[in-house]
Amino acid sequence: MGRTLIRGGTVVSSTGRSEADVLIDGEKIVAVFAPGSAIFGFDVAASADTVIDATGKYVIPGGIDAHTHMELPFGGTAASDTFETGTRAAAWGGTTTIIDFAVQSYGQRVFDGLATWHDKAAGNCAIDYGFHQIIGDLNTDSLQAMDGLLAEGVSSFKLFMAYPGVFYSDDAQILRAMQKSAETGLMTMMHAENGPAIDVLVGQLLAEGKTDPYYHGIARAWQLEEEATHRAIMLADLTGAPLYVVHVSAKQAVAQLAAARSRGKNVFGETCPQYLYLSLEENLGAPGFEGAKWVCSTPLRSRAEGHQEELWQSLRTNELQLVSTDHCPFCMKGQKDLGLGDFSKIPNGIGSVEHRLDLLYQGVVEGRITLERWVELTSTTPARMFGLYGTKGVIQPGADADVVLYDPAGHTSIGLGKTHHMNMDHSAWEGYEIDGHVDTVLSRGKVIVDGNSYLGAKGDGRYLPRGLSQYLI
Ligand code: DUC
Ligand code: ZN
Ligand code: ZN
Repeated sequence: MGRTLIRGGTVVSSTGRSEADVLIDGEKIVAVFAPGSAIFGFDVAASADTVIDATGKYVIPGGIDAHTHMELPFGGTAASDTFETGTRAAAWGGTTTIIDFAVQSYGQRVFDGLATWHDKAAGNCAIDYGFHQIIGDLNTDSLQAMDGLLAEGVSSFKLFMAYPGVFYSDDAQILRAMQKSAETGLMTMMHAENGPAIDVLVGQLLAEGKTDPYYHGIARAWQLEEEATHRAIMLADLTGAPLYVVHVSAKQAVAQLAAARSRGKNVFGETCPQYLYLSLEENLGAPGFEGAKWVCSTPLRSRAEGHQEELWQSLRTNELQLVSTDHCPFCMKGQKDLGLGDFSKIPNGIGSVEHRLDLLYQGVVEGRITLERWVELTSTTPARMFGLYGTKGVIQPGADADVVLYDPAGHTSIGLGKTHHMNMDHSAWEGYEIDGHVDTVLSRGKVIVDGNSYLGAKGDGRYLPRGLSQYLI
């Protein structure tokens, strides 16, 4: 691979921006320095094998999507992106690391679930990847297994307060797992929705003939997200477990997280692009069965109630700390259409892994977040939160050369036949226009995206063992 010099760009970090050149040797960044300068009399440009002109571009650390579900079995089918197709799409969009969720299914042992995920990913990924562990069957054996997760490079586990009969944990199980989390330092990640209450509402709506996708959003009311978020916070408070609430969509849940954080608790939250942009009325409420495209959980919220604006605000104030996608794609034909006539049978999930950087950058263009906050939300904080910082999430000597050249003068049109490399027959983001463009992507020093060319290969990506979170007080 030799030496690569990225010259003439604006390097943006979570703390500032400056005109700087970046020297890469093999897979690592070795120097970040004033443009064009010699280092100790050494002519850097002359020593480089490759020079990339970054004039007019932002030079940022590769995106880290801390919440994806490649190949996730769900609702009698499986998420349509494989590790191969999903990570390639991620790379096109400037994401150079994903953290996917290994699944322990009901009746399965934790390490068998983890081994299955290693088998799915190994040799197939375009970019580097790590795993969180879903604990889908929280019994004594699982609790014991959790003692060994960190040694496997898995420093976080996810529980579900939703989906009774599938992945669900009750309060007693959550308490036991959180005690383990406090003891080991593993981050407890929580899907916070009151599943048993949702199931009652689902049954009642269906009995009334309310079967359209829109009612998915009605059954999964914000009160049931707020209640579960509050309950999870209280159990974390009691046990001392660090808590990270995934895919927050209700402004009331944000308020619960903010209150806990203001009490000095190790409580964190993420949201996803769909909750910032899309809504119950316009998307889930689209005519006919169209709304199925946007069935995900937690659900899209009402714009009239102002959730989207509050979420953007919470990203400014650090009440929410990062933006992941919860990438969980399903095709309309043969997958989402399993729920024709019964919204509860629509597989839950939206595909966005390719578009997170662009969609968040549009927030920079619109004055909602700063350029630096964009980098922090999409790369630096995910690295710190999930034990990858230093190697990932930053442009500095010693870090992996995962670098994106982002062109603020470029343009991205999202949709089928335009920008779309995910394995889906539709785009949840059809018609979105972004005032910016991912121009060049390097993964550990290798150029994998160069303008409109994909230069990466299946198997480029490596497993990333992770350490404990560096975000805890
Ligand atoms: N939510 C989704 O939308 N899909 C997968 C699982 C989840 O919790
Ligand atoms: Zn979830
Ligand atoms: Zn998820």
